[in-house]
Amino acid sequence: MSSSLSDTAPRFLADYRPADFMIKTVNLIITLDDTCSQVISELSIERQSNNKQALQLNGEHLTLVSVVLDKQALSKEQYQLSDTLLTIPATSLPDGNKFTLTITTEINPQENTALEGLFKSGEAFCTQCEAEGFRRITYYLDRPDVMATFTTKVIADKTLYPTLLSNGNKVAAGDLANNKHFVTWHDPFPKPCYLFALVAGVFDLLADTFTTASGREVALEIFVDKGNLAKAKHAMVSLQKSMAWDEETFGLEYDLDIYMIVAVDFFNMGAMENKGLNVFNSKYVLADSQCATDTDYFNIEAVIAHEYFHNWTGNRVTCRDWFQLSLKEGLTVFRDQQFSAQMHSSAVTRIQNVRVLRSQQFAEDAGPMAHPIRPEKVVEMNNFYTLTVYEKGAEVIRMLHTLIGVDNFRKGMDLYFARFDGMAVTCDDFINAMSDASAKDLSQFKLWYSQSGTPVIKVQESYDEQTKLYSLTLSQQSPVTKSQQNPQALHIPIKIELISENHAGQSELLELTQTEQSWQFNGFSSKPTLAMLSDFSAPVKLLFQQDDASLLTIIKQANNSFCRWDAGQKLLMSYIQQLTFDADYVIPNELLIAINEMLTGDGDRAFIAEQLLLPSFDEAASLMIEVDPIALTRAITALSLFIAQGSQEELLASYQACQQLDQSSANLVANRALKNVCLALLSYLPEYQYLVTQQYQQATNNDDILQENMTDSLAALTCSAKHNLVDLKQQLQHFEMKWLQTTLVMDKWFALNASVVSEDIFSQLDDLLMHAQFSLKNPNRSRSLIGAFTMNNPKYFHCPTGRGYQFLAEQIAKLNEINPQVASRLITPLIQYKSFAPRHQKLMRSELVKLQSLPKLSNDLKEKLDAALQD
Ligand code: B3K
Ligand code: ZN
Repeated sequence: MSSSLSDTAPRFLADYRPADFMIKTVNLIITLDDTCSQVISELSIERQSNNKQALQLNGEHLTLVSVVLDKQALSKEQYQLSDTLLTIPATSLPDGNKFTLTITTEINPQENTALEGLFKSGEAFCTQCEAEGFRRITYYLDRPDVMATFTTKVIADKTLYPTLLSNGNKVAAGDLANNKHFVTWHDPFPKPCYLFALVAGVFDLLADTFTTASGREVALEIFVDKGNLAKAKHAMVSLQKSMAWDEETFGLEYDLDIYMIVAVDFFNMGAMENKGLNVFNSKYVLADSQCATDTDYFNIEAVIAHEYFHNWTGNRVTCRDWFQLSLKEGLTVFRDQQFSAQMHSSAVTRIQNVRVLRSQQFAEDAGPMAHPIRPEKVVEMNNFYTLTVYEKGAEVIRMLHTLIGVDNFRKGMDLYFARFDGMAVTCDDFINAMSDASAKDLSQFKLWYSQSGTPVIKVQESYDEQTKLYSLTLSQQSPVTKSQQNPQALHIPIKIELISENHAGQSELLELTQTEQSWQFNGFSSKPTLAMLSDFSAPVKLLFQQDDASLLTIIKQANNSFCRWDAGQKLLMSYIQQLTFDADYVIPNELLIAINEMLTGDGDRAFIAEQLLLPSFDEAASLMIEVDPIALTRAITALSLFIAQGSQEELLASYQACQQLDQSSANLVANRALKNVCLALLSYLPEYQYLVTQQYQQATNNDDILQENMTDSLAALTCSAKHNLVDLKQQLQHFEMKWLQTTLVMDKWFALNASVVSEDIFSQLDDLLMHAQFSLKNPNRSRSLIGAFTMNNPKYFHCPTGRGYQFLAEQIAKLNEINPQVASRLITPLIQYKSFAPRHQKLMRSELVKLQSLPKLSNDLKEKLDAALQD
């Protein structure tokens, strides 16, 4: 299941077999060198059965130096070597069941642009082993159900690499000849090799402590590039909050004496939960208000929490095999979402979770790579760190939480840890613990783990004036696909609210378990208004035509904040849809009345900001079929313009009110959110575009540096880029000069440039690719230029000539050889071509066909291209 070298043949969950050998202890001696690092690995191995199997160890991109078995060197005739395996046949192994194998290999970290295994991030060495990167460090049984205790001695030049880190506790350190030094680390907790980590470099250290509920003091250490210490404070506070939250909410304490986080600039994803030594993309560590946005602050706290929570859900109890990835990821995302909801507004946090799910996960679930949260077939494991496994996985855990209740959920977690601490287990093991603890039959619920696609719920209601009986009939259908011919009815918690004159929002939890099911409610003097899916209680699509009047009733009267927001989005979405088909459609004025009421009311500003934010291009697209992307962008623009024109006075008043508020107010973030949504709408009207210039100046070029603020600065620039305003060029130049030395802010600059809605965008993109600070070898840079163009610039990405698709395909072709994981992530919008209108499908498909014939096509891309182009 690993990049580029492995067989392209898929692997199946059904083929899982326990390992024939276990590794009990691992002693590593790693001598670091840019082009030739040496790894000596001493493994104590135990055979698990009496069958005399060969020992097959995974290994890729390694130079084998020697193999020593129980102190006896093996000759080349005594083992076999391929690009991916070191095989020691049974005849070369000792008769006894226990033996020691010492393997020496050499690797080239400098050349490792895939950033898997041991690689260089700038001047520092670091590792990434999940899912199958450890096999790029040494030959090993690289599977999560092989758990061993690791001792790691790191040796390196003392001047270039004063800090040497690995998992666990530091047990020895000292100087060596030739200006070298060493540090030895020991991790007492048995772990799979995907949790191994090593870091070496020059860092500044932010140190603090946390005292656990039982009174143990844990050292907390955050390592950042020199000069960035002040920017690590928010990460430290976030870590301390996370540790306290897990104790309070789940009774889970940290276990080692030290918890380290290292921030690096070259990283394929957000962060990695290696035992006791998290490695983070610097994007999720470094922040100050001058250079990070409110969203950055929020995300840093969430990712720090996520990785910390993995210490129990992932590390102490890990996955038996990679098909079970959602066991740790779905559960840990659910935990970090609950944490964020408690730290901030729970309504806004939930809305933001749902936006991600609807805009991206629904598209994935409807596309060629659709898979159940527990996939059954995998070619390249890195392709399965998906929105489905993570976000839909978290929704599945949330449904469980809804069905059994908070107290039973806690009992289930306690039972799960009591049963499985220190083990590698399955999703079924987790659900069984939940079922046993709550006495709830979850056998049908388990189908969520094996069925893919977003279920569609059809809603039918009727009201009998005579009997005053209100009836609700729900039916469910999961998509039929090639690999899912006969989907079964799922167990779906549906929370509803019935709003009527004589009932103030009656809430009910319905358990939909049949294909079709009905419920009756009595005592309503008139037909109640149905608000479906309170808190978005299930990851489903609704087939339910509600008229504008009902939606407006929900917006005004529902108790559930999610329902109020969602009704507003449905209203906006229905206008977007109408405008897509008919550009002359006249939007009813009731919309403006509702918006003006929100703006002049005294509701929570962050919530109003969410209500005013229109469904994004992706959110809208995921609810439509054969989308005409040009018509859709036009429709969103037309609706924005309508709101801006009709509510300009209220928008301006809110904009000004949010600005005038006392800067020390605790609601700064909410104020900025509302202010910037108002600005985004007002900037559609030329007469208000001066506000953009003004805000940019105040936030980026202020005599009082403390008044400078990246949230406001970026919000202004985003408006400038969207409308290609006259000041844009000069603003972008000013921003570039100001932030040239600040990597993370330059990522924002590249993203802004790629989002400019202008006819010369393609020549600008070419210039950006040539920019002195652009490199496809840095994943953050690739994502900020290529990813931002495809996601934030739908008008030109989908331009009718196909040039946007061609641009993406050209960059993917280059990235294929540099970094297959990043290439494979960025290809997403192209493989989802079937959701677009036929002429766009054709253009997108032709780029995919070209990519399929690339020489040296990585497994990562091949798996996706094959899926996208089949039939
Ligand atoms: N577990 C890692 C993700 C690893 C991705 C490997 N391609 C981060 C996380 O989910 O916390
Ligand atoms: Zn995770």
